[in-house]
Amino acid sequence: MTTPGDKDRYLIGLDRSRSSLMGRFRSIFGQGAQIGRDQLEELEEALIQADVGMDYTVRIVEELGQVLGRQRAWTQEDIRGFLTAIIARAVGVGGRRRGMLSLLEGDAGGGSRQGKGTEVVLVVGVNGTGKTTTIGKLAHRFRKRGLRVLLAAGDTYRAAAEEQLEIWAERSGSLYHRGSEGADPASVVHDALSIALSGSVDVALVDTAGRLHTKEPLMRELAKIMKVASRVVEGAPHEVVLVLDATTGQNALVQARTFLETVGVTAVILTKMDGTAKGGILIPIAGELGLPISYVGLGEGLDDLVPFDPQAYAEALIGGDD
Ligand SMILES: Nc1nc2c(ncn2[C@@H]2O[C@H](COP(=O)(O)OP(=O)(O)OP(=O)(O)O)[C@@H](O)[C@H]2O)c(=O)[nH]1
Ligand SMILES: [Mg+2]
Repeated sequence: MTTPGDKDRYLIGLDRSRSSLMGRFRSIFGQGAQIGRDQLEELEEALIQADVGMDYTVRIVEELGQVLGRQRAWTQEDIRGFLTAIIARAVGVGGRRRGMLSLLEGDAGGGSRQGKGTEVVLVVGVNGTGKTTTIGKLAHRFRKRGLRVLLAAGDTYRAAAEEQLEIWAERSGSLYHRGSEGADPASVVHDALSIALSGSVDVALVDTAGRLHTKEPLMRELAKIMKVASRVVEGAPHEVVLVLDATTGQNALVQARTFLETVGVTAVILTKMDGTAKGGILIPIAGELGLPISYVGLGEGLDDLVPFDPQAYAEALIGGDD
């Protein structure tokens, strides 16, 4: 459910992407002239610069060309409307959010979870994509729903990672578990989930160390964490959330493919959409992975995680006069 506040956050968060794309858009279609091949080629360039990627750029421009070909003169508003609709459709193909994260949508309050046990959400991704911050923001959303939340410090590698998560636990009003010095991540997760079960926790969010998708031993470690989790809580992890950083552009797509192949990712969250003019990267990610993008990160604060909404995204990217 996207609230009016969330729509504003899209507009603010995607400001950099929009200004760069819209600047180009106005100069391409601004003269009220007939639209021909040249303009479409220029639009192609602009979309590629926004990191939409070759495949999707070609598809979008082709589709737009077909629509525009039906009539001679269009206003800039018309073209913008068509482009918004084409993009919203392209990014909506992953379908609706499912699983635990969908609990945050709709009207289901904490009460509806009575007796359902602990749901385990494992958060993975390469270094610095925003995993720990995203856990804090998710915890905040779960807490607002009245759920009991525990954050598990499964990143035992990076100095200060555990303290960073502890701060998010305090901010969001969540329980917190970390291991003793030198403990291995799987054993920390084991203990954290045991505590979660005995403490009637609704959601355990498990932080993990940043790992390069190309480093096999680290990827294997994730499999071990998942196995241990399933031994403590039936069916765990119920969600494996891949966190991708929008500012890394096309590389995010490469990471996504590898993580999808190696661990069973169930949802994608794209962070730092606010820090880039390349917000178009969401289009190939949503279009190609066949997975719903659950949320997008539009800033560093507790409330800067917004449910992904194809229409709001497309409007903020291409959208109205500002
Ligand atoms: N602007 C912006 N910054 C973000 C967003 N999400 C995370 N960040 C920032 O990105 C930086 C890295 O975030 P972390 O949450 O530490 O990333 P991480 O994936 O846990 O990093 P490692 O544990 O080192 O792999 C921090 O400075 C965050 O504040 C976002 O949506 N927008
Ligand atoms: Mg981290």
